[in-house]
Formats: sequence, C-alpha cells, structure tokens
Amino acid sequence: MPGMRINILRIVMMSAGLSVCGQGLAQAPEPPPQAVAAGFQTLAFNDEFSVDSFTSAATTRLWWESFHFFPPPVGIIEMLPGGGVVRLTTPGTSPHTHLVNHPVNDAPYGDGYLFGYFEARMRFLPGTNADVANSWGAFWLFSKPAIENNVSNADGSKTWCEIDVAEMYRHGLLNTTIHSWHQPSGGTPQDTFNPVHLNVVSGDPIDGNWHTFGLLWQPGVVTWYMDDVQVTTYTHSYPVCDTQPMTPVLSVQSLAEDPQTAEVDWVRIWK
Ligand SMILES: [Ca+2]
Repeated sequence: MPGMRINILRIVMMSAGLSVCGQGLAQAPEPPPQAVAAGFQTLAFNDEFSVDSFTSAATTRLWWESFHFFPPPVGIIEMLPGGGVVRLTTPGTSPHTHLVNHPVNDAPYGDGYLFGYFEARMRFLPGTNADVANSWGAFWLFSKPAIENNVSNADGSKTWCEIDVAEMYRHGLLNTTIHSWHQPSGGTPQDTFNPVHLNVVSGDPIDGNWHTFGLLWQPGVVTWYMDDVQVTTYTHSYPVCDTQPMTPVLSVQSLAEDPQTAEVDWVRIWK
C-alpha cells in the first residue's frame, strides 16, 4: 500500500424499488451498459441514503465505522438536511472517517460480492479552510474474510484483496489500484498492485461536482469507469482477487492533514 493507503468511508442503504433522492422520487435504478454487457444486471445492493443506514439507531443498518485495520474514526458522518446524501468529514488526522458495509469481526452480515459491477455517486469538497486538492476520498472494496479477520493460511500467513474503485489523489488524478496483500506470519503486510494506477482524467473528480465511479470486476480482469466512461483496465494474476468475496467501503482522508469532506448520493452493486 503506497503510503499504506487506508481508504475509508462509505455508506449505503438498501431500498428496493422506488427510492428517494435529494430532489424527490427517482426511477428504479438501471444498470449501466458496461454492466449489462458483462451480464451483471441484477441489483444486489442499493443504498440511496434515503434514510440513516449507518448509526446504531438505524433499524436497517448497512454500514459500520470500524474494521480490524482501523480504530473507530474521529470524523463526522451525517445525513445532509433533506436526506438523500450522506456526508463524511475527517478533521485530517488519523484514523480519519470511514464506513464499511460489514460489522467488525462479527457474525457475517449478508453476502459478500464475488465479481459484479460496483458503482457509487460521490463528490469531494474541502472542509473548513482546507484545499480540496488534498482530498483523499475513496470508494473501495475490501476482502470480506479479511474484515472478519479470517484469512489465515496454514503457515500462519495471511492473504487478502483490495480493489480501489476510485481514490482521489490531487487535482486531475484518479487512483485506481488493485492490491494483492500478503502478510507473513508475524511480519509486515506486503503489497503487490497494478503498476500503472494513477490516471489523468479530463473531468477533474476533485472539483466539488458529482461523479459516478464504477468498477467492472470479472475473473482475472478489472476495469474502472468514471461517469460510465472507461478510465483504465488491468489483467491481473492475483488469485486472492479472484476468490475472496468483497464488501464496499466509503472513506475520506487527507493527504495533508487538513479537513476534507466526501458526500455520497448512492452505492449500487450489480451481479
Ligand atoms: Ca441519494
């Protein structure tokens, strides 16, 4: 993990059929063409953030704030007035702010997702007196068995997968990384990842505007999209990234220890 990128923040909420967005009732979601072409057109997960799906008070909780890599975040996670959008704010200091679609080291929650099309509509804004170029907001996938701390091999080592659907990294740069992690018994985690993962994008994602970030995850190959336009693709040889089911994570961090904000309109998974 270059700089041990710890992505973090994510929120979601399941709602079948019609969903409410900030502007009112919306149509039932349609899968994007690239998902349909790959055979992923069944909506397996959908959080429109129409209601609170991330606090302990939520009756249908879909997101938690911790997993075994991280202590509880120090930032703020809140619904925006009017509903429909969740905002994640970090003061800029570790452990930042994140939401994970899984309880921590607990009884398995729902299904993990092995292959499919993963997408989130998000925007990235600076916090008070901060520079949005420092935003390290992200939408990513993390190994469900790793979150459950259940990836020990016979020799005591651990292996797990991480796929970053979208990770902000300065203006005009979109970080798209697939990580194959290996931790020798008693040792430090070692990261193997796609060598070319910083993409110059024509439409700056760190500009306060909404964008849809998507990932097509198929056996042996992953392809990233922004606003349904392909950004890059990578054919990998990481067995762990073809075998471990994943769960979505939303996060916001800062590259410069200043306040940063990420907002999420929705998260969807098509299978
Ligand atoms: Ca929404």
